[in-house]
Amino acid sequence: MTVLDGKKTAQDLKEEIKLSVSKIKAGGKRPPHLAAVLVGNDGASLTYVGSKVRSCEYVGFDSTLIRLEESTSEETLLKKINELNHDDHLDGFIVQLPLPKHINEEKILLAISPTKDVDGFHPSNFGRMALEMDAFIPATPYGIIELLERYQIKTSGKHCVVVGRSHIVGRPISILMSQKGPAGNATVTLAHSRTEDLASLTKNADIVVMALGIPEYLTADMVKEGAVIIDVGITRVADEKHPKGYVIKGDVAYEEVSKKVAAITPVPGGVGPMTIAMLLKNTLFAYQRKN
Ligand code: BQF
Repeated sequence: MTVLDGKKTAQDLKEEIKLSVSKIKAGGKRPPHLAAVLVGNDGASLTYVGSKVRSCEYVGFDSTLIRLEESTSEETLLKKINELNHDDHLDGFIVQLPLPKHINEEKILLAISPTKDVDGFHPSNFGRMALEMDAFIPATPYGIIELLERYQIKTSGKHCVVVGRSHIVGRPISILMSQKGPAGNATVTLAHSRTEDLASLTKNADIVVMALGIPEYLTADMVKEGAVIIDVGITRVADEKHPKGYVIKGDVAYEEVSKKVAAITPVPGGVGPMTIAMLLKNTLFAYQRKN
């Protein structure tokens, strides 16, 4: 059984990016610059944004964290985005999701210039991705593709079942894995909360991508022997025995499933760190496209 080590692979990617940045700086040019907008004080979001900023510093990018109050109006946020769109010293920026309920997420994502949309959430980038045109690929599905590639997991002709149809993970990974190209040419089934008899689908899958958000949902009886399991779930589950008061659980019952399969991503340390690394990669692409 192979553990698909996202933490290590992300570290390798960061070293590669760091090297590219050092060459840029040696040539007397400014490094890539990523900005992140965080609205409010959600604990998980603060953690995510914090690790994005730290990773920027590690590879030598400039980074800017813009923190806005929870009560920030949609209008104020749109003004900030417009400012960032026109900032020539900025290569890309993200608006950390989820946003407070009084802000229309769709309206915000539409306002981000597609050329700076390093999260790849703008419809223009999503459409371009779906049409196999040059585009920013959302960091999580992109990270899964990169992980499958670096571990030389064969996807061509394989049956891949994706569980979850979110705009950020399930839908785009189902598109990417069905396309020609890296970790592609798979036969993809996209399952979701209304799917009847999910187990009969996952039991026949060569590759299962779990992006549901229900802790330990995929059990050993639901998978084929020798399958490849990608776990995108990260749910905080209350646990008094832990100093933080919670533990992070994936969508896969790792203990039992890992005994039966050929390869599996752990949680934490699987897909999560890859997400951060691919955001950096997209920012480097944005910089290279501009310069
Ligand atoms: C790990 C995210 C849901 C909603 C909004 C490393 C991350 C997570 C886990 C991380 C995520 C999830 C991010 C691990 C960014 C991934 O070691 O397992 C890193 O920082 N992520 C986000 O920015 O917004 C989210 C999940």
